[in-house]
Amino acid sequence: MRRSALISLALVPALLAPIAPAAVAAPAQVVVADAWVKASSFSDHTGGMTGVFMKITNKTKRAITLLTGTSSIAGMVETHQVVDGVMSKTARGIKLMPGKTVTLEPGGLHVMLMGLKKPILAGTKVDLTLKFAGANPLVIKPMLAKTAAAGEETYDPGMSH
Ligand SMILES: [Cu+2]
Repeated sequence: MRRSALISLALVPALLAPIAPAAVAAPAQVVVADAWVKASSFSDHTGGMTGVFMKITNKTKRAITLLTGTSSIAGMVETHQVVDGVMSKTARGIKLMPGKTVTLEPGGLHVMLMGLKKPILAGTKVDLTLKFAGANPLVIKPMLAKTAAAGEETYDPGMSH
């Protein structure tokens, strides 16, 4: 019994070698969906700011915190919240509980791009890398900025305008 187990283990690398690619990607710790960046009068000039919205899912079994990020278009990236209509920096990032999805949306949690190095207009391509406590940095797919009206139609169909 023991002997056959040892033989099986010895065979594993040989069996996997032809199948597995040279570099196997680690399973995703965090998955981002529906990311978009808002173009508005706040973002249409150098030094301006705007929000990034998305769904973030923690695929691990431990808590992860979204702390900050980097973007070639922004001098600073922060995690923000809107409480009673007032926007502020979150005290401790944005917590992602194991297996759960957090939605960043207008009027709620968002990633803020600040100190814009160039204007973000509708159609401006925006790159963003998210930085976490408890997970590796995540480069999200470049986003094309769009106006809030388009965003609200897509993401908040219940609103009437
Ligand atoms: Cu903000």
